This record gives sequence, C-alpha cells and structure tokens, in this order.
Amino acid sequence: MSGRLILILGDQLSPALSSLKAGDKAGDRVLLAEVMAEASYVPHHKRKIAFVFAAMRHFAAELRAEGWQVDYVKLDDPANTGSLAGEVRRALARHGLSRMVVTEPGEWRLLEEMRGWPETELLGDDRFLADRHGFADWAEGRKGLRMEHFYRLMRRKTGLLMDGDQPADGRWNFDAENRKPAAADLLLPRPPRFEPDAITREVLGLVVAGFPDNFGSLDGFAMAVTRADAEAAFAHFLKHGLPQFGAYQDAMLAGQPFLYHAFISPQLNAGLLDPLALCRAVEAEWRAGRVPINSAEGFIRQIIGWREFVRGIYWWRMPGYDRVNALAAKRPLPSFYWSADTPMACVRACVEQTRDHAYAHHIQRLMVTGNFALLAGIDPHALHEWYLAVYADAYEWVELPNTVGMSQFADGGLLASKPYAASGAYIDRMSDYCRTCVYDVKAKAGPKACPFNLLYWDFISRHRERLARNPRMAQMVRTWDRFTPEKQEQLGRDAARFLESLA
Ligand code: FAD
Ligand code: DLZ
Ligand code: SF4
Repeated sequence: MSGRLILILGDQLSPALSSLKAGDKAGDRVLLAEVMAEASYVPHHKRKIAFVFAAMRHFAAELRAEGWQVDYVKLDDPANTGSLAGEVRRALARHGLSRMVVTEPGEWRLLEEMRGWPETELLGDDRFLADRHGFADWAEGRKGLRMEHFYRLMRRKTGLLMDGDQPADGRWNFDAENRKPAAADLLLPRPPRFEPDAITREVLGLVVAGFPDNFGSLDGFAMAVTRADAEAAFAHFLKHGLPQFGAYQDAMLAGQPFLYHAFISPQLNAGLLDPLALCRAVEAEWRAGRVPINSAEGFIRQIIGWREFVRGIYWWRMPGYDRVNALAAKRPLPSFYWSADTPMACVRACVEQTRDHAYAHHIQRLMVTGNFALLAGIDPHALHEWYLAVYADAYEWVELPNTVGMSQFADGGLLASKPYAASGAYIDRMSDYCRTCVYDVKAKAGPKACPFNLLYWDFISRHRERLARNPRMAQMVRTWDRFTPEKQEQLGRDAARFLESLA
C-alpha cells in the first residue's frame, strides 16, 4: 500500500500532532508549505509572518532529524502555487500519492476548504483539553454560559490544583488578587532573547523583501522559534515572572510591554509548547512553595479556563460568529490603530508596542484598544481583522471570541456577562499612562476631558435599554438617568464632537 501525504500547518508544529501520531515514517511524506494565501488573508504583522515561517522551517528540520521524509516549500520557490490546495496537489503528483491526512486546522475557513479536498482524511486536534464537539454538547441548551463553570470542570478533569475533589488552598478562583497596579520602579524581568540563527535570518530577509508594506517592525527580532527555545523562555518565566504574575496580571506601565507576563502565546498557539505541561510545571512551583497561589491559579485559569473556553465557543458558533454585531456598531476602524498617531497616551502606547513586538498583554487588548473600540462603536468585524493581523499569537479560534465576544459584546453576552466598558478612571488606576497624556483623566466634560470618560457615558446612553436589563450594568444606567438633562446634553455633544474628529 502506498503512503500518504501528511500536511502540517504553520500552527501545528507539535511532534505529538494527531496526523504525525497516525503516520508512518517509512511510507508517508510530510509537507509544510509557506503560501501567500495564508500569509495574506489578513495583512499580518511582519513579526507574525517571520515567527511562523521561522518556526515552520526549524520544525521541518527537527522532523527530518527524527527520520521523517519532509517536503518544505518556501514562499519564494518559483514553483510555489501560492495556496495550500495547490501545494498539496503538487506534492501528491511529485510522489505519486493519492491520499492525504491532516489534523483539523484552527480556523473554520480552512476546515471548510479542506472538507472539499479529494481523498483527504481530517483528524481531530487533540492538543486541547476539551474536545470541540464535547464542548458544544456541554454548552448546548445551558441557560447561562459562564467560563467559571467550564473552568471547574477542567480543574476536575485534569486534577490541576485539586486536593481530592476540593480546590487547592480552599478556593477555585483568586481573580480578586490579580489586580494590583504596578509602580514604575518595580524590578521587572526581561524576556530572554533568542538571537536569530541562519535559518531565521533568511526568513527575516524574505519578510523584509516580500512584505515591505505590512504593519510592524522586525527590529531586534529575538523570538523563540524552536521547541527548545520556547521551553527555555517558559522556564525563565517560571523563575522570574510567575511569582509576581498573579498580583500584577492586570497592571500596565508605559515602556514596559511584558511586565510579569509569560509572553509565550505565539509559541503555545503554534504548537511548540504543550498547555497541560505548562500548567503542571506552574502547579509544581506552587506546591514547592516558590510562587503564591494567586499566581499559579491565575495562570492555570487562563490556559485551561479561558483559552479552552474561547476555543469551544468559536467552534460551537462558527460559521456566523465572525459576523455578530449585537450593538450594531458601524464606525470604521480609526487610522491610529495602524499609525499610533493619537494624543491618547494609553492607546498610543499600546499601538506602538503592538507595532514593535506584535504583542500586547491581555488588559491592554481588552481595556485600552478593545475598550476604546467598544465605547466608540467601531465595527467589530473591522476590529477583529485588526487583532487577527497584528498579534503574533493570533489565530481565529482564539482571537475572534476574545474580540467579538469578550471585548466587544458583539455576541450579545454569550461569552461575557457584561460589556468590558470602562471610563478613564480604570486606566488611570491600573497604569501610569494618564500622567503624560494631553487629556485630563479627571475631567468629565469639555475639550480636555479624557475621551474614555466622554465615550463611556455616550455608550451607556446609546445602549440604555439593553444595559438596564443587565444586572451588572443597571447601576451605571441609573447614574446616567440621574444626570440633569443639561449634563446629559453636554456629554452627548462632547462625545459627538470627539467621534466626528475620528473621521
Ligand atoms: P499571559 O498573561 O502570561 O497568560 C498566559 C497564557 O494564558 C497566555 O499565553 C495565553 O495562552 C493564555 N491566555 C490568557 N488569557 C487568555 C484569553 N483571554 N484567551 C485565550 N488564552 C488566554 N490570545 C491569543 O493567544 N491569541 C489571540 O489572538 C488573542 N487575541 C485577543 C484579542 C483580544 C481583544 C483580547 C482581549 C485578548 C486576546 N487574547 C489572545 C488573550 C490574551 O490577550 C493573550 O493570550 C495574552 O495577552 C498572551 O500574552 P502572554 O503569553 O504574555 O499571556
Ligand atoms: C499564520 C500563517 C502564515 C502567516 N503563513 C502560513 C503558511 O504559509 N503556511 C501554513 O501552513 N500556515 C501559515 N500560517 C498559519 C495558518 O494560517 C493556520 O494554520 C491557519 O490559520 C489555521 O489556524
Ligand atoms: Fe488614556 Fe484618558 Fe488616561 Fe489619556 S487621560 S491616557 S486618554 S485614559
């Protein structure tokens, strides 16, 4: 019996991938292909393309060293057809094969395409804790879909931070102890640098030449692009970041993009790291008394809770979830999401940092760029395409629910129980951005007023009916209702003036 072609995608770089586990080194051929279709379906950040290609090339070399027969098609190969389907066709013909096997991709558009490919066997992606069909069964028919319920199931399933059937240290969730603001003089760890080797340098050259107009900078590129380096980066985080991760998880500081965050999502989502292994290592740090429970639980919750939960929602609600727009938001994405050219110091810092590192941490994404878009009524689809393009960790299964569900409330509350809408006071409490801003975070009206303050009340008034029905927002609606008509009018006028200036 002739062998099969095993196609491996740019975010499937795991030796334990289901298609490799089902494969036969002697008879099967592995294919990895850099193709323009994947490199351009959104205008990806230069760093994201460089990271994916460099990681793919290193993974191909590792597979060869392990005895696999690997075909690797580079983007600038003159024979490259530009699409995965084209490269699969060429490889099948090259080797006289007729059958193909692939682990299910992380994006619905590609799964739909592959379902139409002849002689293609699709295998489940078992690199996640929750099977996507199992999640849909769990979610279907439930009245309120809350991450916390799902998270407790995952704790029980994995035994992570469990003492028998009870949560370790007596509580399931230490979220309330994850909210300390950071002081500018904190001693912060620096993420380790992995200087580009010859393979990565070639990729960097290719990206410079091939994607000159894409957003972002490649300067100082030093990302981990191999499993060994990703593991070293994580070991560094365990020692230097994790102890303070919990306390400062929500903090933001100008000029400090990483604080105590792990900065491992690009490697994790590409398959270089195993989520359960990371969580076991974090738990071991806590059990050894080296890190506090709010750090260990906070980290584990993000991985086995949020990461799995958003994936479950994505596959359960696709197709269609990419078009939800419960708040009927239509405003085009302001150009400063690309240029960083805005007087708002917080937004400027987050966009600049995104441009320089293809990274922003969760609260920057949620409470600065996301919150601004929510308050200003930016079209969620345009925003989704921005997040998908600009972060090195962005694949639709994880980015879309975070953007349209968590950050924009565009699914009407399926994922989040209330909109993550906040005035400037939240940003002021959690960061030092306001100190250098031309706007006054304490001013509620007038030309100097922080735009987040103006837009916050405009948002409450625009969505008054819906928010009044939400127990977690009703108090803010009552506050709005108590404002005098004159004050309401002035806030409305100031917000309208600001929104006009965006155009
Ligand atoms: P840490 O803060 O150190 O957290 C550790 C790990 O937990 C992360 O590496 C990540 O794998 C996981 N995690 C934390 N929060 C989430 C979450 N909400 N959803 C899923 N995983 C989570 N994350 C992505 O991986 N890809 C995306 O495209 C993405 N888009 C986002 C868009 C928006 C609007 C928002 C609000 C959040 C998004 N997130 C996304 C979640 C989160 O911002 C990133 O996972 C996190 O910033 C990655 O940085 P880190 O590795 O330093 O994470
Ligand atoms: C993100 C990305 C990029 C930029 N380029 C490629 C590529 O050339 N070849 C490939 O196989 N995968 C690439 N990827 C990752 C895919 O877009 C990803 O596998 C799908 O979006 C499914 O998650
Ligand atoms: Fe952002 Fe407002 Fe603070 Fe300026 S004053 S940094 S716009 S929150």
